[in-house]
Amino acid sequence: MLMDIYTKKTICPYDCPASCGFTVQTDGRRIQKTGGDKAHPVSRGLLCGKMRRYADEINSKDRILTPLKRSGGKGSGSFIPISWEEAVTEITSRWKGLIKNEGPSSIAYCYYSGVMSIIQRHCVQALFARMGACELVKTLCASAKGDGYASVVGDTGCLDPRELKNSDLYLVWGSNVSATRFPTLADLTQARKEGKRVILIEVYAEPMAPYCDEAILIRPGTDGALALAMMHVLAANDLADEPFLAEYGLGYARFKETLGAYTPQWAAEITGIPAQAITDLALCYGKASAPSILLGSGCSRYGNGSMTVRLITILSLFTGAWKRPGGGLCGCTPSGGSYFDVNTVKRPDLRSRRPERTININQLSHALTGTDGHPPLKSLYVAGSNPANSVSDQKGILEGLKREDLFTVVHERFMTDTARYADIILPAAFSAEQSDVYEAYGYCTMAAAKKIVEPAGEAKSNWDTTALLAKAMGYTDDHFRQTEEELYEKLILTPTPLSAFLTEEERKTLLQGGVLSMPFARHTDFQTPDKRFYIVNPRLPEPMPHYTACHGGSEELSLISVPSRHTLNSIFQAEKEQARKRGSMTLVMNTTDAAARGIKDGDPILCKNDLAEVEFTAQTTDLIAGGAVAAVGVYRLDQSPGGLTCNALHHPRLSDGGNATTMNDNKVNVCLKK
Ligand SMILES: Nc1nc2c(c(=O)[nH]1)N[C@H]1C(S)=C(S)[C@@H](COP(=O)(O)OP(=O)(O)OC[C@H]3O[C@@H](n4cnc5c(=O)[nH]c(N)nc54)[C@H](O)[C@@H]3O)O[C@H]1N2
Ligand SMILES: Nc1nc2c(c(=O)[nH]1)N[C@H]1C(S)=C(S)[C@@H](COP(=O)(O)OP(=O)(O)OC[C@H]3O[C@@H](n4cnc5c(=O)[nH]c(N)nc54)[C@H](O)[C@@H]3O)O[C@H]1N2
Ligand SMILES: [Mo]
Repeated sequence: MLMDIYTKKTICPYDCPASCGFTVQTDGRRIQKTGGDKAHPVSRGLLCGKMRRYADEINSKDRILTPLKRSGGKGSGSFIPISWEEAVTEITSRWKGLIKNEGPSSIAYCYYSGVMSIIQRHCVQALFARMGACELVKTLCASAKGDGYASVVGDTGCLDPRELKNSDLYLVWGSNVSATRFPTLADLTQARKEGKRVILIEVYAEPMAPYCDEAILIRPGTDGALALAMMHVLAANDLADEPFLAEYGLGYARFKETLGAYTPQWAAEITGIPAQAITDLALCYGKASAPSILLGSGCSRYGNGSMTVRLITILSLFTGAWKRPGGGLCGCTPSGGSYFDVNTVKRPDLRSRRPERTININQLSHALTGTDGHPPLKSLYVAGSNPANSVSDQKGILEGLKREDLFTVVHERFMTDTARYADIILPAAFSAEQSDVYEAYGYCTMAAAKKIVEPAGEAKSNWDTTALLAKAMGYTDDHFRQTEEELYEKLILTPTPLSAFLTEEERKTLLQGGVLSMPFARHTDFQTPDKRFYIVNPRLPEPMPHYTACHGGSEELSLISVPSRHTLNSIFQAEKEQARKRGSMTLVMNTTDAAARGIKDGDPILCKNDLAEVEFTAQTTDLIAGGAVAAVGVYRLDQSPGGLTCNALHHPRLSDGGNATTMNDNKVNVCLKK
């Protein structure tokens, strides 16, 4: 029988700043095709290559459709199907035994950014809070950036990218807009058509250089020195907006006294950028009326990441740009807070006492191998994350996951590297198979999307799975008895200070599934305890901002790990067309560094440090800073000849502020593979 095909709107669930809208064609049973949503205020009909393949992904024959139980050795990938009832009984009886015999802190959960909608992303936390299990510090992405930004302007919202059209100069500062901020690329292209200048400050400039007027190559982890030297030049040339800094900021006079030392020559030694180029950049920036800095997260993933972002944030304020439309900083939190009350889902109050043990996700390897001063974890529950692929110290993580006495449960859509090590796998639903609310982290929008089709096979949403496990644990709290739809309505009807003014009509739009464009922040209404921004911040251990060096190491080259435009972290690897476009695991090298090692484009190479040795294919270019190498994309372990990926070369060290990843702050030696 032929069924009617109709179109529905929904929201991209993946971890990008835009939270794009898209359309799906469906017969009510299967998603058939995706397209852009012209009415969406941010994506305006654009849809990236990855999401054009969403239908292939959701209908993939590789999807996990029933619960599975391990039938071979850990990591062997041998599983047999079991029923949900068997799976839930086994999981909860193991957990009950562990809680009784070893205490709840023998159990941990791990979720990150597989799904970004509010209910499905965070619901797992409530179950483990109720259990009294370990708490997870979720700082795998941009927490050092958030920390550095907030140390200057608190909760003040930064520029929404839609405001960039009013800027008159763009510094794209460590951001591959063409891959990770796709809707903004059109705005930069338009700005250049209007004769405005776009300058790139990058370690690895190859992807973005074609979209910019000028590319400045910088040594990894040294951007703080560049920002300081730019402020030195601005102050020396009367281009600092001193009345603005005095009226709205705190500490300018004392900070100015320190700037004398930060000459362009001083910064040239550290950054590798010629002193004249630093002076020229600073003058160009200082003479613009409403310059914007479009800041990616790359430069924050270092031991000095928070300080770096603190200095760049101060630079963005230095010429008074924040008081003019389009001027200031873009790439941090534009809303300055949350439109939804996320604790409705996380429910930290379900914890009866403080967690006995807290695990930083970047140091999961330590918790799994018992090298953090605690006994090794006895059970790990993973949902919406793939730590075997995406977290530092990959060897340590795999060693931990191999432990016979670790009971691992993975709620997944595909047989990921983490799922391969599970004792039990539970089949997870896709975004179009569940209802949820969304807020973009890079734009001022809030949205909601209703389930379009039933989950394939026996797949269940994160919420339904959490509620089922809670019931089997014997938890009778009302929270776990709610349906997904009830939670969805509750989130829309519970205002936060930022969404309190929504009209009945607007809430109705959300209840039915839709998107709202929210007001941009008032950028000079500084949301700090003193109502002014902090050039000097007396509340910090280091009140005076200054240059600090990153962790580094004794090897010769600095390794950074950057996103691929064809995949999203480890998502879309299962999608054959995207995997084909992306190709094999490459390490990008500067042509001179490669030649010095006898390496040519396409050669097999070995990249090593004290943690691991990983095999890549070399790709050479002049558009990467000398002394730096870049690993592009997250790969499955079986796509790597040596069975390890770049994350095996990442130390689990944390950033200076924000307890965040320092995945770009590792040194390596590279040689030709004989
Ligand atoms: N296609 C695609 N889109 C994605 C993702 C993906 O994997 N693929 N990931 C999503 C996620 S989770 C996130 S957090 C965002 C990623 O957001 P970002 O981490 O901002 O990613 P990029 O846009 O690649 O920007 C980082 C850039 O910083 C540069 N960089 C590294 N170190 C330094 C440094 O010390 N100084 C300077 N100036 N530059 C440096 C890198 O070369 C890279 O180009 O994107 C999201 N969107
Ligand atoms: N080498 C390297 N490492 C990186 C990065 C990098 O660029 N390079 N990026 C870093 C950054 S910025 C981030 S944010 C992290 C991301 O780290 P993770 O959050 O671990 O992200 P992914 O590796 O994409 O894994 C997400 C998993 O969630 C699953 N998933 C998707 N939707 C759902 C759902 O609704 N329910 C359930 N149960 N599962 C679902 C997907 O199938 C996927 O396997 O990785 C970090 N690690
Ligand atoms: Mo991220």
